[in-house]
Amino acid sequence: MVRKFSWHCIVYLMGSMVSPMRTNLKLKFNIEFRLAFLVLLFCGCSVTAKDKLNVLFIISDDLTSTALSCYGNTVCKTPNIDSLAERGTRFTRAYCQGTYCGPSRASFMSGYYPHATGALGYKSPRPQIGNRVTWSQHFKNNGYYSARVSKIYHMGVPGGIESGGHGADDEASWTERFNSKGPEWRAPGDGETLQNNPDGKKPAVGGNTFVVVEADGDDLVHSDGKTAKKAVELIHRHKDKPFWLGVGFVRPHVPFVAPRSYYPPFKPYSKMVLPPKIPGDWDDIPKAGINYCTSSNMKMDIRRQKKSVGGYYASVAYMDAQVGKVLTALDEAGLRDNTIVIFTSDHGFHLGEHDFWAKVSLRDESSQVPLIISAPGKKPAVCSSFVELLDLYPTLAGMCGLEAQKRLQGKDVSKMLDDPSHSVRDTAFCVAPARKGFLLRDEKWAYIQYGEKADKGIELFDVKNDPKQYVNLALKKKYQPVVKAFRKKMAAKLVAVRENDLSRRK
Ligand SMILES: [Ca+2]
Repeated sequence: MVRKFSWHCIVYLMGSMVSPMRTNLKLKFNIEFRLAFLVLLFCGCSVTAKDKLNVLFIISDDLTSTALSCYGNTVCKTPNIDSLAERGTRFTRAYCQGTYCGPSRASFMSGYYPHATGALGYKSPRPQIGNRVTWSQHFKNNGYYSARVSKIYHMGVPGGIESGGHGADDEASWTERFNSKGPEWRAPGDGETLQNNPDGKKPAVGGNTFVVVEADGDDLVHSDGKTAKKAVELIHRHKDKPFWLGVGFVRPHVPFVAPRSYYPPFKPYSKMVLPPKIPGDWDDIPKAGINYCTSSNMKMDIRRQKKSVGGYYASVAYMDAQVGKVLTALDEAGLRDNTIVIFTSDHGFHLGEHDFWAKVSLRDESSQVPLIISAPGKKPAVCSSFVELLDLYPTLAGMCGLEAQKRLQGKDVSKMLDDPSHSVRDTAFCVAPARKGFLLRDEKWAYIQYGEKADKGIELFDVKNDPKQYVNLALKKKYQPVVKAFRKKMAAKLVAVRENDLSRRK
């Protein structure tokens, strides 16, 4: 509204200035006055735009950064996400706070670590945080239109998408909210259940299962196509007032369902290359470190493993195309210069590394997330400083001029967008509540313990020399000082995350 009014004024003033040539002193003064007013108006406009930057938060589900071409994948091409990376800051050491949907999403939306709220499962954090404002709610309370399309807080995939419900949502976070119902594994097409189906007799099934469907029809058959369409509509509808828009895509979360047109680059599936299989890879890690999904317990032979990778990539390519539609809408609405765009995922995903599949694990493939922040006026960069998803709330609130809240457990990382060497922490912290796993990750080490007192085992990887984390050094005598130091640091971190205004309230 303000912007429209300002442009009308400018057109009027410019028009008056070039109209009838009058040269007396009074007119000269009048023109000077009008020029001064114009300058003020332009300043006013830029302050308005700066103060009222929009936030477009795009989040994929179960997306590992290793599947993106801007993070180095040469098979799975993601041109739209890459284009955002080319104009924004791409973070190479961003970590989620929980390695599955529920706790990760509750954490970055509420501003607390999972163990601060105890929101460790698939529920809304609202009962724990009371009337404290969530990330989007903070913007809503400051005059923003705040909306989500599809999955921002936890929603069951595929079940919750099939039913089209709100899932573990928090209504108070939004001015409006929209769900994107989709057929998921029931989508017509060629479907195959890869998991626990060694004799191939099962048809495509529902639930949290590795299923690939090469689907008939176009993008709009599925949830993410509908999500992009709704997001495009909302961007155009709300282009004249500030918005915080959350766009939640559910791919590449299982089932791997995408229109047929996204599959050719990955077929025949036999050409997909699996990560190396190292004999004895699990021999030096505790039982708790073996992921809940493995090639053997999912009964997936090499053919099925390769098809899982190809099916996942097709889902990523489909999701990337939907991201492209949303970014195009932003440009068409003329909002690129006053919108901060964030692209990320709630956690990563294993695609056969260590014969692990899916999430939950605390290895980099699962705990590290893709993160791109593109903000007006900032130069493109790659930043390798540690960032946590928990940092998004205070960072974006600060960048948009909203009041800082001491209670937030994340840090403002906005200086990294001006200087990629800027750092706010020397370690990232992440948890896998289902297996009482805790990760501290610094530049040289990945330290993982199972159990609050490490009673279920420890892993220590030298990520400088062993980036794929094959050799657990935790039991080697030489590394006991490192383990000891990390145990101490972890114990302090577990105390610190619980020391907050929620605990002091009790
Ligand atoms: Ca997820």
